[in-house]
Formats: sequence, C-alpha cells, structure tokens
Amino acid sequence: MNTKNFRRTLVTSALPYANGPIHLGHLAGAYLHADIFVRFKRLKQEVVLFICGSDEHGVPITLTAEEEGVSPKVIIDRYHEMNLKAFEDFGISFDNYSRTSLTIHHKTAQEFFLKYYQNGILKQKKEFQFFDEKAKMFLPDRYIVGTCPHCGSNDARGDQCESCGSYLNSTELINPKSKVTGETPVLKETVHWYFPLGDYQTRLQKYIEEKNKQEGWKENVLNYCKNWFDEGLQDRAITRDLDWGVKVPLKDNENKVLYVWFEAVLGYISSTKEWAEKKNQPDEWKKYWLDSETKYIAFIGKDNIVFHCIVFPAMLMAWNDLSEEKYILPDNVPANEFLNYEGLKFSKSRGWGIYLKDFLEHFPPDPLRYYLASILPENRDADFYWRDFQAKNNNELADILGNFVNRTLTFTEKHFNSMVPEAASLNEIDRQLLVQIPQFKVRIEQLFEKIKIKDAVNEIMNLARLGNKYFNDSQPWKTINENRESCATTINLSIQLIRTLAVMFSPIIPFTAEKIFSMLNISDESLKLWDGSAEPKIPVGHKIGKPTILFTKIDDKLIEPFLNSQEKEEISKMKINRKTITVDDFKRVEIKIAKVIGCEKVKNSKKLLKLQVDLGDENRQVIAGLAEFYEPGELVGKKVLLVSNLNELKLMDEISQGMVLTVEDENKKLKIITVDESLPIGCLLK
Ligand code: B3M
Ligand code: ZN
Repeated sequence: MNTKNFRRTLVTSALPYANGPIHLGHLAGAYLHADIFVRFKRLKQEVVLFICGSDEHGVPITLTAEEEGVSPKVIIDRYHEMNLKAFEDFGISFDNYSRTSLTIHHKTAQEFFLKYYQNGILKQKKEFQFFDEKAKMFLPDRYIVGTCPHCGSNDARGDQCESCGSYLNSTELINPKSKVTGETPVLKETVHWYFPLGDYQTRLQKYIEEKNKQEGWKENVLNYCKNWFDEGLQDRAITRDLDWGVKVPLKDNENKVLYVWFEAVLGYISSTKEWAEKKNQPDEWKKYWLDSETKYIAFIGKDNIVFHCIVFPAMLMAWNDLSEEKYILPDNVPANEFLNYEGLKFSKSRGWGIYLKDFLEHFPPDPLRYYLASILPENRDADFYWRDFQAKNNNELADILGNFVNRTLTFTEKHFNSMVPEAASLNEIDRQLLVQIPQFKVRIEQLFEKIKIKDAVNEIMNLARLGNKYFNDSQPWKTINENRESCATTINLSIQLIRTLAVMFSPIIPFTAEKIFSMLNISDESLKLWDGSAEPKIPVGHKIGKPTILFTKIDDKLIEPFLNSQEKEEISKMKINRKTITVDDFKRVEIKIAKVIGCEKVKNSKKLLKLQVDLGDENRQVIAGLAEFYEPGELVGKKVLLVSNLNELKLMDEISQGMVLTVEDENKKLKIITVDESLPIGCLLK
C-alpha cells in the first residue's frame, strides 16, 4: 500500500435502491466497512471524501410502486428519506448522500450517453423481447415470472430464480407470465443501443492486473472478473423500453430510458458534483474524479462486481478516449460476500431479516457496529445471530472494554480524587505494556490500510484485553496500600491506554469513543487523532470526568421477542425447505446411476446442455443447466447420479426426463457428481 503517495482518497459505497429500508445485510455488504475505513482516514488527517446516494430508477422501484398502487416518486421519496436517516442514526458518515432522480444526475448520465453516441461507439441492434399486449408494454426481466428451468420452482423471475439461485434469461422460463397483468407475454421486436463492452476486454484485463499489483485486490473479485473474461465480454444493451428513468436524449427514443446500471454507476460522479455545488465550489468534484493523484476505492457487495470492475471502468475508458477530461478508475473494489440472518439469506419478499431502523429502535448503534465489524463477510459469507450479537455486547464490549474503562476511572475517582496520578517509576509489567502498545498501533494501522476491517477490530479488542490483564497483574487494589507510587503508575498508564483505545475504536464505535473522551474530560481534538495515539499524552494532574457505564448488558429477555416472533411468523414459512423428512419421504425420490452417452448444447441457450443417458433398461434425455461449466464432450462416458422419477419437463422446447445431481463449489460453479466406474448402470440408490 502506497497510500502516503496519494493526496486524496475518494470512497464510494453502492447506491442502495430506494425501494425498501436498509437491512443489516446491506450494512455488512457495502456501508459499515466503508465508513470505518473513511473514519480511519480522517483520523489520520488525510483528505477523504465519502460518496453515496439512492438509486432511484430501475425495475425494483417501479415494481414496488406497482405493488402498492402508487407512483415511483412516492416510493423513492419515502425510502430515500428513511434510509438517509437510518444511515445517519447508525453513524455512517457520508459526505454526500444524493439521489439519482436529481437533474444533476440525469444531465451527467445523458452527457455520457451522448458522448458515446456522437462519437459512433454505440451500436443499434434489433432484438425480440417479451411484450405484454394487455398492458401495452415491453416487460423487463423482473416483470416476468414462470417456472425455473433448473429447479422447477414456480415463482422464478425472468432474471433469477430465488429458490436455486440460477441467473436466467426471461426466455428460458417455462410458462412465462407477465407480472403486470398475469397474461402470457409475446415476443416482439424492439431496437436498443449497445455499448461495445467486448472492445475493452484487453484493456480491462490489463487495468485489473495493474491495480491488483498496486493494491492487492480480493481473490473473490479477481476470480469473478476472470470468469467474465474467460467467457468473453459481449456488447451490452444500455437502453430499455420503460418510462421511469433517465430519458435517452435522442429524437425518436421518447419511450426509452438508460439502463439503470449504466446510469447508476455514474451516480457516484453526480453525487460528487452535488457535494461540490452545496459547498459553493462547483469545480471541486474534479479534484476527486479528474486528478490521477486521487485514489478511488469502491465498496460494494459481491453481486455488483461486474458493474464496478468491468462495466464502469470500460465506460470511463471510453469517455477518456474521447475527451480532454480523464476520469480516474477504481483503484480497488473490495467487494464483500453476503451476510445471512439466523442461517438464511435476507429476503425482503419473504420478510426474513431485520431492518436497520427497526433495530435502532431497540438497541444503540455501537454494539451493532462492533458486532457486524467483527464478523464482516470479507472473505466468506457470515451470519447475523441474535445470540452472537448478545454475546459480543456482553462478553466483549461490556466485559472487556467497558470493564477496563470503568474499573480504571472509578479507581481514579476513589483513590486519586479524579486526577491523573504520576507514573514516577516503571516496573517490568509497566515496561512491557509500554513496548506493546506501539506495536499494536503498527499492526492495527496496517490492517485498516489494507481494509482488513474485521482483523483490525479484533486486534483493537485484543489491546483492551491487554489493558485488563495489565490491571489485574498490577493489582492496584493491593498496591494502593502497599506501594502507592507503583499504584499511581498503574493508574496513569491505564488512563493513557483508555485514550489510546478510544482513538483506535473511534472508527468502529464512534458514539462510545466520544463518551470515553468525555469521561476522560478530553476536548482537545488533537488528542483524538491517530498520530500520537499510542503515546501517553494526558498530563499528570488532569482531572477526569464522571465515570458512567459504557455498555448495558443485553438480557435474554431483550432478544427473545425477536427470536420468538421470527420463529412464529417467519421460520415456519422460511424454513420449509429445511424441515426434516422421514425415510418414506426420502424413498419417494428415485436416484439411479446413469451413463452419459451423448451430449450437445441446447440451441439458443447459453446455460443448457442436452444429455442422452443410459439407465440400463432405457435411455433418457435430460436437459441440465451445465453449459457454463462443461463442454459437451467432457461429460460423455461419465457415470452420474440421476433423479429418475421427476415429472417430465419441457425446457426451451426440449423434453427433460430427470435431473443430474450436482454440487456447487465455492466459486458458484456446478460440478456433476460422478460415481465409481465399477458401479452398474441403472442401479438404485438406497
Ligand atoms: N442499486 C443494486 C444494489 O443495491 C444497486 C447498486 C447500484 S451501485 C451504482 O445491490
Ligand atoms: Zn430454480
């Protein structure tokens, strides 16, 4: 990390859709660790700008509006305000939280579109799309529901099946229906503008390689991009037939808007412009976006990787090729994995999870900030469990940090008249402590810089643990009578360490840090900075304030209502798939060993393979969603497991008579389960 060479840092967090309240999964995906990183930078007195805003276009918004029977404007106004407030209450310290419905954003997005259009880099293509004849509208993928070709679930959406997680094209759905009218949609021709993403592939690969060398990108992000590159980047449609969104600024395109992802990523730029305007320095945004001295970190959840690592950089490259103004590209995109809730995916439609605003009605923000920060899904999915939240609050915040602060300060009040006593002589234990604190600081700083927030948090708590150990080992309750000078040293060093902890914890639990500073009676802002945080800076004789309890323990009674109401109202319907089954249930599933004797791609499908399998006494045809993971030739000759008593299905006009068993690896790739060569074809699994 060569942060020191950069004069400024621009930090963005994904713009949440203003179609629902922020929940804890969002926080852990793109906001909390961004905020902690930004607060750390401010603590180091570096120039940093933290940008975000509501994503107010796109199908998620119009769908919500339709469900409620109100206009999209009603929806975005409601959730923009609600989310802005929830973020503020939680201490997310954006410098600007904008909205993509603002004119400044529409102008920016249109300017990008026109730059490409006028320079002839967009392609116009005809295509067939589902059209609802009753509603007289083209249907975006999410407006179509039907049966999933992979798992048979009946409520798959045209873009994705929530049951099995497959990404879909709406044309792959079996028995598609319009969400607007319930009618079967028809395919109809339309024209769209395409951005030639494929033309940028080589440069994008080089860009990511270089940035990775400088910054060390996360494995998950690199792998994800590599998969896209391996498949080969394709032209992407950047317009849609809708009326809610940023209008395509061309004649004869009145009924088209820019694709939400195309304009949403530009929302970072327009939000920065808005920030500059509010400050009455309208050109100030350029320092961030148009100056190669600025480092740009884009925080997102893993489902947004392609748009931030591939689409957005390509758009900026295209602009830079055509203009004097050169935008910087993201230096790092530290995408997080997902946070689950009590073992299952957060789901708005299924009512599974908890909204931030509701959480904050019952608990203060810092325990949640601390808990989430200490389990961030940085490298793998993580889980919010109420019991863990309770344990983190009670056993760590209250028993370690709270206890150390409280015992030190009440002792000072009682035995030293609330004044910081002198550390006149150091014994071995004291010396050890003074050696260790700066070492902690170095480690913690490195972790923050590398955006390893979870490790940083745990290391700071270790420093608080060290504080308690020091206090115990020094036994001030004894030395107060036997060796007052040594006791004074213990208390002095403990108070100094409390300040160190308050500074280091301040990016994570900012509200508590302020409380500690006020208990220490420290108002001098220079004593709240990273520089010098490991040094004993509070003068002898300084009078401290009144110690109060920092963290209230969370009693079982406080969390049980959440567990119970979840149990009652939600788990019953949510966990339906997780219920245990009887042996008889299992016996109803017939799984047989089959040999693949032929395999080819299904016409017009990127995902499906058509397999011919030998079951001993019969041959069957099976359509499987494996085309992205296997070449047809690789499968021929393999012995696989086949669910052989499934109802026949029709997928893309092909009959499918069974399902091949697969597993999903850590990169979400499906692998078929093969069986030992010696096992006979057709035999039944028992
Ligand atoms: N609103 C999707 C999401 O919230 C989208 C992010 C936009 S970032 C420019 O996951
Ligand atoms: Zn499915």
